[in-house]
Amino acid sequence: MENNRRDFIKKGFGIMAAASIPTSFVFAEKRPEGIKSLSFPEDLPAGKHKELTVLSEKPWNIETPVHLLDDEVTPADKIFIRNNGLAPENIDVNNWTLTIEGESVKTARTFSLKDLKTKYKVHTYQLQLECGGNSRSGFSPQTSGNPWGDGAISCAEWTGVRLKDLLQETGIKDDAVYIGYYGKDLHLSGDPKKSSISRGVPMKKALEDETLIAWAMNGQDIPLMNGYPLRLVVGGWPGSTSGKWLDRIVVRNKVHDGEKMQGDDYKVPVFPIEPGAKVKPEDMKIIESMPVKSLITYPKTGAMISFGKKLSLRGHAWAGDHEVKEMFVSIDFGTTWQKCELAKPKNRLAWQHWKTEIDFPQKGYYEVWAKATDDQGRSQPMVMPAWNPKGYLNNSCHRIAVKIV
Ligand SMILES: Nc1nc2c(c(=O)[nH]1)N[C@H]1C(S)=C(S)[C@@H](COP(=O)(O)O)O[C@H]1N2
Ligand SMILES: [Mo]
Repeated sequence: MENNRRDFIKKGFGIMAAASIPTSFVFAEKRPEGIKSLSFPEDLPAGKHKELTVLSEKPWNIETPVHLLDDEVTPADKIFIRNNGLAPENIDVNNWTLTIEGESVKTARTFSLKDLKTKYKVHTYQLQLECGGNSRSGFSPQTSGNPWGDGAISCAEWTGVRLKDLLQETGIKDDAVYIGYYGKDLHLSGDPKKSSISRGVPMKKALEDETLIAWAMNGQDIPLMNGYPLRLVVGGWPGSTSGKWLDRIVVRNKVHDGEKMQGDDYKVPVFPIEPGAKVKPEDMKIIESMPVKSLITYPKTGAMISFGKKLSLRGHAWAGDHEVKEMFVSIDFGTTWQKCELAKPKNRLAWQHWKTEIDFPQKGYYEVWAKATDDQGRSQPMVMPAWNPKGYLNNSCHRIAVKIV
């Protein structure tokens, strides 16, 4: 049976969405070529909500349907998973350490997890973490990479120490420009010397108050697939900068050159290009802050409302390093926009909650579109934003279908 399963994983897994394969797949051999398995709830990683959408299982790439992102603080079971490799096994949390090294530290230093928890000032922040490729499936032409819908975003409450406190304790040379992380996940090839991802951020972002080395999420241990027992959390920047299963931070005298810092990974063209065009490497820049974006988390798309009743809508909005200033909804494809109530963020880099009520002029089918504007006056595009070769930063408006009956 195991053989069948492996066989099917090989054959059945297209480059696009791959559903979860049950472990004992009776009649697996009878499944027609090219037919994907349906996802079976108990196959999700431990503790994850059964209605999350599996894009791939090796590595796990799992997104959250938008209506399940309705909580103000995303609960552990609803946080998306974006793995480039395989989560470490047999984690020895009592001997877990974090080393800070690299050419721009004065002397390398290793901290035990216990020391981190007890010897430094502990901070808690709500931080939004969005995959750089969230909403990639909305680009046309399609690009390579996981075809995320809109659910590779979370805003949980992270607890840990400030990276800046640890860097200060270690001692940083004047020539430091960047930090990079290394995690203990395994490369898909199984080669222990290879890392599946090792990204970083400039010193300025690394030294922000909210950049945390975190061991707790929502007051509990971090879920295994989200980086247990220790991770970097860099709110507002591509999720890929928030290293999971954190083992080492390197302080660099140049832009970090780890895995996925090169080529066109996590980069966008410096000037607009026509969709599908090729871009020279020197015309690409590393993504920093994520753009303004919002979601309608209630109601779920497909809601049926009786005519004459107001519809209550709510959701969240965020804008990378910036604050969201205004939030609007439209039921007439942007001809008119209605302003929503928008709350302040709990802290810098937390998403903001919005709500409103709308009336519908008559029975029928509607689409409700949501649009946020940041404190720089930038809004979400209704259609696709600037196309880029890897399909990053799609912040076009989220919309839901509603029937008034
Ligand atoms: N060690 C390690 N850290 C990692 C990754 C990874 O594969 N390995 N994936 C990154 C990417 S691309 C994203 S979007 C976020 C996702 O965090 P989450 O899985 O906790 O939602 O983790 C980042 N940190
Ligand atoms: Mo990501």
